[in-house]
Amino acid sequence: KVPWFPRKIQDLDKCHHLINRHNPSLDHDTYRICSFHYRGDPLPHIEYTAQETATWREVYRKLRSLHPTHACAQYLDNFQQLEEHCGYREDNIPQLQDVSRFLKERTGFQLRPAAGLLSARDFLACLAFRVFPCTQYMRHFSSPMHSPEPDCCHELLGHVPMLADKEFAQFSQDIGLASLGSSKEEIEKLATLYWFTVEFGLCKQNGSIRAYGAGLLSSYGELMYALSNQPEHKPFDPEVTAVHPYQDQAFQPVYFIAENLEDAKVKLQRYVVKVKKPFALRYDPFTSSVEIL
Ligand code: H2B
Ligand code: FE
Repeated sequence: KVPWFPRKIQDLDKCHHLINRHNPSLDHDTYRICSFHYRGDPLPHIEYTAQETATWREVYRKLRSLHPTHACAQYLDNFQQLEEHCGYREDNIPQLQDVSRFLKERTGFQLRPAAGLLSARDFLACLAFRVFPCTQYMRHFSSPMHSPEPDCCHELLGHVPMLADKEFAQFSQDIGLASLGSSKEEIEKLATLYWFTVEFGLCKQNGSIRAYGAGLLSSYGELMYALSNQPEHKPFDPEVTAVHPYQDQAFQPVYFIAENLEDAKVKLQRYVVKVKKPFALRYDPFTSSVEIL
């Protein structure tokens, strides 16, 4: 039996299941922000407090000092655009409305607010429609350089600049499309691929290695570590990467290096056509829906 999956972008209103890892550091007022959002609702404008903005400033400064030497070129270029067009500054937390409008123009991606960590199936289903679920709350001020769950620093400083890149956007959507109607086992593999690429991926660039994964680009400590000679580096190969054990409580013991983003996209496409499903799918960008073939 094929698990239910969204056929059109409106169906994503049903893809909001949260993983409730009990998280004491988020027991303060962060959940004042939007727990439920329907497509078509405007993205909520958030008035961040002075304390939240101070946390943002600290994270922003620290990460920006490392990006020029550690982030891939696509990230750096897009970040500059975000500074010009979307209010990316150390004294301002950008609003999702502005960022979503920008992404829509670049790659067709749009943001939708999420109240926390979504289930892998629901999260990946959103990517199939070029929708990126995004938290809007700020991590606790007591540990500015760490957040146990995604927060707006992770989304805005990690994910958003890469979502403005065409190859990366296609790569993300392809993982999403492969997930629709897939078995639990297959979802687990796709989530692992997502983990080692979109979150913790490295790529080659002009003879050196740079980060394109959001978990790295939004973490000062792990970004330094990932590009040092301490962890193991392996070439990105979807067959190997999809079944590699991963860590969500500590730094990764291994990172996978793509030749470049286009090569990662092509390799992933070759992998996903082999994912066994009793039907074939085609995404129709005119109606934002999937056709069953
Ligand atoms: N939910 C949210 N809100 N943000 C994420 O980055 C995220 C998620 N990542 N759910 C997913 C899980 C990822 O770790 C994979 C697909 O399981
Ligand atoms: Fe993330």
